[in-house]
Amino acid sequence: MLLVALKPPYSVIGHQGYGNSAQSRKYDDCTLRFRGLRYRLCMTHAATNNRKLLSEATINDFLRDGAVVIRGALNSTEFETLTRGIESNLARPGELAAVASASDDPGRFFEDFCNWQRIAEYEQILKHSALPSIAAKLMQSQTARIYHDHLLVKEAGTRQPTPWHQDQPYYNVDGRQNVSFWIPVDSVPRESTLEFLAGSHHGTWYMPRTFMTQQARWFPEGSLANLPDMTLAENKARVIGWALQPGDMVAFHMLTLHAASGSATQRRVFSARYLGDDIVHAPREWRTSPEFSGLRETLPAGAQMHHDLFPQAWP
Ligand SMILES: O=C(O)CCC(=O)C(=O)O
Repeated sequence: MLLVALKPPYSVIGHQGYGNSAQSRKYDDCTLRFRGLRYRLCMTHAATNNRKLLSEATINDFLRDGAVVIRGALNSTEFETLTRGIESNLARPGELAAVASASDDPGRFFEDFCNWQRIAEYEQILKHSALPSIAAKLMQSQTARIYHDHLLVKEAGTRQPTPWHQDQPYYNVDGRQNVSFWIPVDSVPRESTLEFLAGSHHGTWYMPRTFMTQQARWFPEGSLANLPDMTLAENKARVIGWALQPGDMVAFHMLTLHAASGSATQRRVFSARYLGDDIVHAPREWRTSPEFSGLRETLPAGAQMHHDLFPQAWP
């Protein structure tokens, strides 16, 4: 009876109540009392896409700093879907899965890439949450294409930091209209969140190096700038980052310098990456991260990313 009475944008997702969850307050959920039961409601995807998650100020901050926080970007249903997807990914790693921490690390830094075609929960989030429309707005692009997904899990006690780097020099794309969303499903305190050097996305490409052995592979040694010295006070003063609660995410440009420390607590993160109108294929000398097997044979250098691997998700 209740279900029939409900009209979009709300749907029932349970009747267990909120518990003490501080995080539920941020979702676009509400409760409804009916015949003594408390029903928990959440917004449908269509409504989610239309929510005003992104103010003009946030878009301007993204353009200026290359990184912003977006609170409550996923509603509770989407959050639960994503968590299920991550657990399924961890139970069944894909072909590109790798451990990015040393064998004597008390924790483990586990990564996996490009699993959305086989994990339905990832596909749901990448295509049908608010992410594609947020991506298009931040990129100032008419369209948003899925680039790839990236799972980044630091188990509790992981010492391995993520060194300062930009992402785009490791990728196979040129162009300015791009965005990555870093979406934790665990609370992340300020000290272990992803940090950014504000304004570092405005043009300079820094030399990408292998994380463990610091070798230049993708571009010849000396052809790109060296990383800025992040121990200098003037650079430290430009570092931005946010403690995150479930449902929150950070959005950053693929040229924004970023880094993270190890993590005392479990930190499961899903990263969703999108491409805009001006992005073109740029095969590199070395396997890109991730490598799209067979792509260089089918998509010429300089071509737009109109390919089945990168479906348009917005509009
Ligand atoms: O999660 C991390 O520690 C690193 C994330 C990162 O480098 C990225 O998403 O590009």
